[in-house]
Amino acid sequence: MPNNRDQSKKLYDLALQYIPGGVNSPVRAFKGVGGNPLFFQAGEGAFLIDSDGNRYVDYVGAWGPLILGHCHEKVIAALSKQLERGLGYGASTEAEVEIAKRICELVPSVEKVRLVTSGTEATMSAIRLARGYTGRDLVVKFEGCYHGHVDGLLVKAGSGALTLGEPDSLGVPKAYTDLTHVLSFNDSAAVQEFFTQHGDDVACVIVEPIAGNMNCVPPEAEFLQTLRQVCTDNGSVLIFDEVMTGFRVALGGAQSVYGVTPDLTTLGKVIGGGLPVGAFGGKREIMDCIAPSGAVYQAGTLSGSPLAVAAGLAMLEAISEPGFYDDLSARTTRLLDGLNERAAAAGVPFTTNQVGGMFGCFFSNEEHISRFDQVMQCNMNHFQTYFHQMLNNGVYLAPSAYEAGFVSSAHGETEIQLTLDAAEKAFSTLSS
Ligand code: HOZ
Repeated sequence: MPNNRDQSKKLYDLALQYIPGGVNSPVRAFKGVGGNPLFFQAGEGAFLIDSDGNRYVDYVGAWGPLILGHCHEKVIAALSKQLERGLGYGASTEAEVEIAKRICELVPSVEKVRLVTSGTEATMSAIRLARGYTGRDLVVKFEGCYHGHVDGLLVKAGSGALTLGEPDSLGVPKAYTDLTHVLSFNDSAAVQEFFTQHGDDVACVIVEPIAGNMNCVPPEAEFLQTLRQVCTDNGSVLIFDEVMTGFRVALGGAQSVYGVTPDLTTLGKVIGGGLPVGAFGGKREIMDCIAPSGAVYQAGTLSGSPLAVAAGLAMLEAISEPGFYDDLSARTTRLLDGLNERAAAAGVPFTTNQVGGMFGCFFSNEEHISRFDQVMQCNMNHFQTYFHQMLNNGVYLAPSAYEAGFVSSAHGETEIQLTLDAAEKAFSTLSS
């Protein structure tokens, strides 16, 4: 049972002296749950091990990429092989062509793809491309969706921005955010109304097809189809931000689950096997506007990093095994069924969302959560208590009520049972 966290505390105190807020990304700071952040020294399958040696079943999975768990043997072997050949060349490689081809085969809407180094870079570049292609400036996004820390997209953003209560950021010129129009996720009528008035000005609509930065909120029937229709009718580019959902909810991403084809897709996380990577791709006609074939400039010293590509290729091979996603989905369902049963038994208002190996837990009386305002009405005190109870009983959840959870293929029966036992204790605290 984890209890001694002295080393994490010491490291946090030291980090506060040298790193702003003591962390290299805000959501890690435990501001949404209180207390001090944990510092980790290792990952092993479904487990994370903190600097004091405590073990936790990990449902963060490095915020999504670790779909095979920590240190999967195939990923480690591919990395070891590449380490002997060099860390980076700043030039083209055979492996980057191989991964580009594989991505295009697995996600048919992607006819050409460019590799970058982070999800933020992918969305930033996709927006620039959409503007260059259409010759228009206006971008439509959705409240609670987060597309990295791109200036013009830090408007009513989710993830760490929402956790800190700062969904808009200082330092972003008003001239940028004036070009971003925010609508409500899952509100098809508002989308249609906006396009009736301003459709001719819209360069692109960018959306997380399954919102994963305001907890986990799947699209309602027709929402994504509506986005597709208005973009087609108005000559706007539809961008699916699948940095989180790509290769996570299905081999073909959320677009294959819902049968809606975007013009551009942004990717990241899983395609780098846990190393820094991002990608954006889509229709050949649009992608050919990127330099050097076109006049929309985009570049990167580390783009197509041989290490990230090696890890990504190994990952894509492992997750392409027949039955991989059915199995992952079944494990996730088993976890959520168990959580729902235990919450109900303890009389705690609680509900869950799931798409494949991605899930959300909500302390709410509502049966189904599909809107941002419902997420915001959830019982935050319950979440905070639950988070710390789970931590004390060996389960590491995202330290924010606005993040999705992730199950990996390393989460077996033992890990799920350990989680359910911890949850039973946590729910009993909430009901007393
Ligand atoms: N929701 C974020 C990833 N999409 C969490 C990671 C971070 O901001 O550090």
